[in-house]
Amino acid sequence: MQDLKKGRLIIASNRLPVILKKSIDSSYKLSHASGGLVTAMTPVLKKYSGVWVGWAGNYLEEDVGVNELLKKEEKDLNYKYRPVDISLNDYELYYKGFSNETLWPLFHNMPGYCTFKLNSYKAYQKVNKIFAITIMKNLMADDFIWIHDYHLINTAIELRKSGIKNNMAFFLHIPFPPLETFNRMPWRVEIITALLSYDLIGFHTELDKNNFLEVIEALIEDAVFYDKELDITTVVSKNTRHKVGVFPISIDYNEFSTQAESKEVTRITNDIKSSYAGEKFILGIDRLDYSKGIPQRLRAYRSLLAKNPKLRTKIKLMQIMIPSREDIDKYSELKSEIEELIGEINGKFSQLGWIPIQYSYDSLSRTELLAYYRASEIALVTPLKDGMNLIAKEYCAANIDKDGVLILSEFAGAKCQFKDDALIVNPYDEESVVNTIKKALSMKAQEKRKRMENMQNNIKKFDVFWWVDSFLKAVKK
Ligand code: GDG
Repeated sequence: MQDLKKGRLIIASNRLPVILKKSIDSSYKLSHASGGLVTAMTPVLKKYSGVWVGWAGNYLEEDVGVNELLKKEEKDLNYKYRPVDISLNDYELYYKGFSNETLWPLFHNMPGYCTFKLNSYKAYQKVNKIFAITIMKNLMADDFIWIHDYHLINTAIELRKSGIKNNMAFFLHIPFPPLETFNRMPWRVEIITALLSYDLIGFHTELDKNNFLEVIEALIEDAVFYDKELDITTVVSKNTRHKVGVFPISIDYNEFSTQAESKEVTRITNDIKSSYAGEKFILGIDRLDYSKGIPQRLRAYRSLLAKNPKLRTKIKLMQIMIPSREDIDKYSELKSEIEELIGEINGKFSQLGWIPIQYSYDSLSRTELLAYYRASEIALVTPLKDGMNLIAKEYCAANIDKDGVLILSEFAGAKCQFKDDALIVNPYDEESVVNTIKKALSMKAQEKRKRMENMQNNIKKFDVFWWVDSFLKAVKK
């Protein structure tokens, strides 16, 4: 792995990987957060010493001894957790409001879901300033600051305003939208200017990077571009230089594949397989989110069963949904829509001893997650838009028997790496999803093996450590 030479790694993300939660007895306990960013960054910080700055949960109104709890958690780690102090009201407006009702849908090119509220934007600026202050309190001269994701775009501009000269980079975990979509945001110039406070700005795909460059060209008058067609482009504006690059995020392949082979995972995999003996098992795992295309997937599955009566009793869709952002109206409405659809499909097609969809709405342990990956013959990863999608990569890494088929949306960043070996679908095209599931169901073992091996080799080579290395190499260039 690349060295940082001098200095430490300072990471900031909206949440810390550990969050304080109130238990039934009213005491606070730390629980481990899940999600794409945490999955990717945890192995990285294990290798470097440094500080992780982020929100640690809603405890501010009470004295819960957060620092002591975090210190205990840090004991065996070579990095420290530093929580930000944000009032609940500000957090709601910044997180629920501007981050998730403005930036998330806008950047996923779903402007119909966006709200544009000035008070949310102001809270976003305020909270980003609090992040900047917390970073400054923990900063040393040679530290490298790496800010993550759409919640914290404005953190660097706040640091720069305070005279901080350290090297700063930003990685966007979600897509970057086309100009026409970005332009709808009233604060488009402020946000793009804030992004140009970083020395390096990283995206998952070429498309995201090109969208970003197009927005700069349209909104920043004096911007000049060098090496526009290369992986790393330089943008010069107001006498400052910024590198812009493509860095497709990944997973710790070895960890996932080794854990997938463990006795415990093998036992649960066999339990799942024997309880569905005779049925081909199709898996959908997603956070509850409208970008993940869950209703569209369910409608395609409904159509598959309607048009192919012989498949009934022979297949099962296991739809696992991980709770997320339920206090935002669009998410609770989506949950109801999904559960109604599942109810309708199960009501219509169930037979004695068989239901078409098994559904769960809960978080899983890593062991259970791996067992579901291993037990399923097909993974349906069909987001309407996704920065990368780590579920697709984890599914392949866990498929040690090499007998699974990945059906992947053409709108997931992961498509760039898997376009030849996954079965690529347009999730809006119901007919094509139906035909692709049929193709996957009848695929020969040899072809499955070949495709899966190719994808596994790709993830093995371009794993999360490769991702960090290529990012840090670009920082030094
Ligand atoms: C964002 C971007 C991009 C989820 N629930 C559980 C659990 N997880 C883990 C999965 C996987 C991760 O969360 C989900 O990652 P995704 O990439 O699929 O999606 P987002 O959370 O939307 O992540 C995305 C990512 O950032 C990284 O840049 O790929 O495009 O939207 O790692 O395993 N893990 C366990 N239990 C759960 O209940 N153990």
